[in-house]
Amino acid sequence: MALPATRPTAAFPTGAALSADQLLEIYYFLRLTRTLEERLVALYRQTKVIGGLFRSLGQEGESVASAYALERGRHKDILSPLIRNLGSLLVMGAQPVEILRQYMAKAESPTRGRELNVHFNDLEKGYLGQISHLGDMIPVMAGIALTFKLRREPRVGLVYIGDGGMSTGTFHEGLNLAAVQRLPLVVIGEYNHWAYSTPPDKQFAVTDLAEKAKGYGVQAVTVDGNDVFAVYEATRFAVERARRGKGVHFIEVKTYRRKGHAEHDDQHYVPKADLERWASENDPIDRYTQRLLGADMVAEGDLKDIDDRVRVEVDQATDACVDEPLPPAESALPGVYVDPPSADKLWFKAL
Ligand SMILES: Cc1ncc(C[n+]2csc(CCOP(=O)(O)OP(=O)(O)O)c2C)c(N)n1
Ligand SMILES: [Mg+2]
Repeated sequence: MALPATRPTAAFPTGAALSADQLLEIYYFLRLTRTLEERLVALYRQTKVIGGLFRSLGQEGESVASAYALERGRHKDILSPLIRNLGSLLVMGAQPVEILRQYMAKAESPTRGRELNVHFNDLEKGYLGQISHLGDMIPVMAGIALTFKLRREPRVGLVYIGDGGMSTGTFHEGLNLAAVQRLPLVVIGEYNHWAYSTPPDKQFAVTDLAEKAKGYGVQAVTVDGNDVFAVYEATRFAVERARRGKGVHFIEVKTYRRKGHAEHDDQHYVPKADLERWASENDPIDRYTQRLLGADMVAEGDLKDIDDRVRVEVDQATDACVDEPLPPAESALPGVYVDPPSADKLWFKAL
């Protein structure tokens, strides 16, 4: 995506800057996240997805912008995504075909069909799949950040946690440990207004989730989670600060979960007016696009080209894997038992 160097950059008060190429790359990841999820919905309706399908509709901005503030590549920063952070995985280098294979539990998926959706790792690319138990990735990522600190490596860990997940004991224990040890850890707290069907006033008594982090002596800010620029800038600042040995930083992103917990959930408990308002006035991709075009940072044609490219890439990734087989049943055993029984001794073969 080479562009004339004369195009303006987005400069921030903290000194961070994004070139026109980077602005377009962020747009690419936003579009890729949304388009890939839309493709997954189609596959889900064709019963090709195994297990649940979790959307990040309306939250793509915070996932992409926060991950984009990290250093990416071998032996660089590491993040741990939740089910609604597909965008962050794509930024770190996960391929659409890997995501599709994971959701369809294909034999060729990164976990060979043993795990689903975003539950997979690639530490070379810099991501560690989540443990399903909410809150547990905070101490796990604190451990990773402790490793960086002990080895004196200038690397940072970034971990996402939902407004519901912040009610777990492990969140508090992990954050306290990270604070006391002044670990290079950035925590993104997602205030998306729902945890399954539980709204904020039934979940916590603080106004801002940042208040919880401040209670542990952690630097904490609240930002508009649907403003890509604000999230990028806040994360960039936090990441650089953590890299300089200044300790943990918590960033609360205010956003909205515009779909149900998963695709099966009809959201009957969500006020329709709220959904409409967040969609029409506060869509992160629309806002980002308007800002880019309004400030003449990119040309409309460049965005259109990216839209086309994303469609082609998602089509090609789907074609590449949709008819692939599921793993053979025997393949579930190696890697689980030290001495797996031979195929002819398996109980289901004897039935
Ligand atoms: C310790 C624990 N309790 C309950 C669950 C079941 N569970 C999975 S997702 C979820 C809701 C999570 O809400 P939130 O943390 O706000 O994240 P969001 O879904 O809004 O992204 C629950 C209760 C779990 N995985 N782990
Ligand atoms: Mg939530």
